[in-house]
Amino acid sequence: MSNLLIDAARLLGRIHTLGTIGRNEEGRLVRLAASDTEKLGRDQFVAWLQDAGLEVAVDRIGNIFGIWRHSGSVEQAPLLIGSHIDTVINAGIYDGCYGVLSGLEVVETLKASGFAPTRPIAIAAFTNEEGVRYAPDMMGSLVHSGGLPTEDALATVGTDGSVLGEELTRIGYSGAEEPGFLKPHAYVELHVEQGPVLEREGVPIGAVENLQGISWQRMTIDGVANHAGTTPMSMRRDAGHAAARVISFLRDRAMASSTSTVATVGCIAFEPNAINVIPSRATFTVDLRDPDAERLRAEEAALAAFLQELAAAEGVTISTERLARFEPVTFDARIVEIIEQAAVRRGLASKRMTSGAGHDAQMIARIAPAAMIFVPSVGGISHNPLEYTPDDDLIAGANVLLDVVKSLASAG
Ligand code: HGY
Ligand code: MN
Ligand code: MN
Repeated sequence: MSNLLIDAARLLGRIHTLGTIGRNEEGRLVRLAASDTEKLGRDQFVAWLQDAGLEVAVDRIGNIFGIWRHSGSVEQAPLLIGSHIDTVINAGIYDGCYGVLSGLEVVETLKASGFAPTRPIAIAAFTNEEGVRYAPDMMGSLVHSGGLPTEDALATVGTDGSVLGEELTRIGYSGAEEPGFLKPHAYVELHVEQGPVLEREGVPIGAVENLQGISWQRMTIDGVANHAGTTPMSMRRDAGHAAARVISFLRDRAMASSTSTVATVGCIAFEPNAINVIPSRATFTVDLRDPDAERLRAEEAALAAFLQELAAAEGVTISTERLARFEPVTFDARIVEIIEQAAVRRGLASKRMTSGAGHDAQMIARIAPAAMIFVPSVGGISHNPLEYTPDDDLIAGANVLLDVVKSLASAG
């Protein structure tokens, strides 16, 4: 049983402090990537890194790193602990922030304990993990792992018409380091599960062994605006109705799926958006996921075929734009075992899991052995202010992270 413990009060205090930063006038937490409110969160995180005596580095895509180079740690590739501090709209306080702040807590605890790592240990807060303002999601870690050219990422136009690179410069987080400057030896990410499994099974630790594939598209359906009262139903080219058919198609397919396909239309807008005008245009997003690569491709193909039939049947035109596409990812088996062993030593049950959510770990897995630790989410709720994980679970997860980091930073 490992007897070193994180400073629970310090970790919980920081989670709640960061959770107050970036609330709008209705009290909703909104720290969208590269926004003024996210800058406030970034500034607070950097201040904590500096207080901890860590070297702070920011790269050109705004990824923030706190690096502990212990005098005895030869110039080897660092162990990287990461996640994100940007949020969705009306977010909870744990998604991403818990993993970043637990990483800082683990480093501070190890430093204070006199532990001498054989390699540097770094904490990362990756830019734009959520992808709400700029697509794709997990963008900062994708650039860091070479999956997206920095210039392309910086040129991304947001849902508000802003340009990511200009916004990063404006908020003072267009850093000097070249993305990918820090080549991790291994990567571990601690995150709230954001699903119902651990709570339902009464298991405090998830050892995440894989992560499902993600397909994001933006769709535009063009019909013909017409009078809502005078136009016979048979003459309508109703973009709103066609969009509704797509939404029902996605749900029906996901509900009938023999695997765990999930589908969501999270954003939708009609034009001219008037009560008595048949919509001439519907613009909406499709988030389609499946842990099986072939199934995901099959669902995408079925959707494409349905769109063709729908366009012909409704007399509308349908265009699609790819926003993100990530294959399912399998994490490093050795690190997953280390997570399980750490849980056992702490007297904690654990369960091997698939992540339904996307995470920075899936990107860093492209360049280094990576795995994740989950803790339960009450009611499986996330991306919602009701997102909650009990303090005991948060502390248990951070202590498991402490042991995993110690193990990976001690080995050759
Ligand atoms: O979309 C996701 O799964 C993550 O929250 N960005
Ligand atoms: Mn997250
Ligand atoms: Mn999220």
